[in-house]
Amino acid sequence: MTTATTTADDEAPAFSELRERLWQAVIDCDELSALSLVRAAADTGACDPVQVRRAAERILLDLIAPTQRRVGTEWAANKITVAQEHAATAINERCISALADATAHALPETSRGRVVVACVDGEWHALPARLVAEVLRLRGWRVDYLGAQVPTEHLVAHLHHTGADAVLLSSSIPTHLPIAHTAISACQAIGVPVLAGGAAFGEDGRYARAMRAEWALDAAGAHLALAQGLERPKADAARLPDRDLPHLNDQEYTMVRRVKRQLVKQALADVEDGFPAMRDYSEFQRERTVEDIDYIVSYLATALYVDDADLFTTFVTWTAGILEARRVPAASLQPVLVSLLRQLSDFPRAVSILDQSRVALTDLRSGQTS
Ligand code: B12
Repeated sequence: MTTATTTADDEAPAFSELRERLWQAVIDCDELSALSLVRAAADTGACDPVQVRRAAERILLDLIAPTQRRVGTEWAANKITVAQEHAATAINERCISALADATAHALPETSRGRVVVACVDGEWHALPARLVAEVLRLRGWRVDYLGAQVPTEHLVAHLHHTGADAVLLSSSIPTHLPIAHTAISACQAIGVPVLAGGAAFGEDGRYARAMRAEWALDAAGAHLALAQGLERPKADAARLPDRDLPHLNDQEYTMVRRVKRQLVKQALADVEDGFPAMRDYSEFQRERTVEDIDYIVSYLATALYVDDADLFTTFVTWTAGILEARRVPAASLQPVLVSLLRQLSDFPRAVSILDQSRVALTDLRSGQTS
């Protein structure tokens, strides 16, 4: 007699449907439904540990990761609140823990090596690093997961103490790149290879490479790089940032960082002059405006650090989108850029970056109106 055979995969609803259901659960702050959905997806009925691990990895990377990314797009489009975004992240973190518990029995018995996964100092986006850590565990690595914003000196002390084979540094926000550079060279200086990853390092990893770190796009890439073996840093790896980034010698980055408060204060005054209506802003609105200008100056400083106008232009056009979604005209960014141009007229690289961002902003607006 022949029976129709069904695999666990055929029985499971399509992943796109699962994604939609997880999305609904996290956005309704429905933690219990999200957890039971993830547990059910992990429970494929497979006894083979390899299959259990594969299913778990797929849940991490094809279910939870895209749900988190969608949180970002919907927040940017002003379709969900900051509170929903926080709740969604908390629920997804809990789902990852539940999955780790449910699959602990299937982890490989022998370890491929010991690695440390940490976010650079100041970086709050721990979830991307956590996904990488869990995938590496499933693939047989012993992982010390240190979580968000790890101060460099404590990271280095941990590496010393444990003798880890490599450190994986995660960063999502480009303004953390200067501090990431310090962490990279500090780890390499004690002979530990560094693999960097996360959105901050650029889609192609260009900033990681400029800072002489290895780079991988994602968790699978991280596993591959580790399995192939990372090169041990040479004895002379201790260095100042300008050895990797010689343009820092022009001091533009250092100066902009040093006078940042003044730049922000003056830009605020200039914007107020241009928009007298701003004088009637509430304390709360003023604080948000100061925050926005502060953020703009931080991105400008970072673009100077890595010498890449694209980094700033991408940020300015992204901010324009965020503002427009909240019915604030993107044109309100121009007076800030003009003020910074005037204040930094003696800094050729800053002027060029600001000019390019103004053009991009104008192109964006004419693209929207044409
Ligand atoms: C949740 C979230 C938060 C949470 C983070 C909580 C937590 N526990 O993680 C909180 C609320 C704290 C937060 C704060 C902020 N956030 Co936020 N956040 C997000 C959000 C929605 C999801 C992050 C996430 O988990 N992504 C999911 C994973 C899957 O992302 P991933 O990068 O693709 O990860 C993969 C790879 O990058 C890679 N990878 C990652 N790390 C590593 C490391 C190594 C070694 C390797 C090899 C690979 C690797 O593998 C991962 C798995 O495949 C993103 C949106 C987004 N698209 O990511 C915004 C986002 C990153 N945040 C953003 C912003 C602006 C902020 C704030 C500045 C907001 C503010 N004004 O306060 C602060 C900054 C705080 C700080 N100092 O770091 C922006 C950044 C935009 C930009 N141009 O810089 C984003 C993109 C939102 C948006 N749509 O615009 N945020």
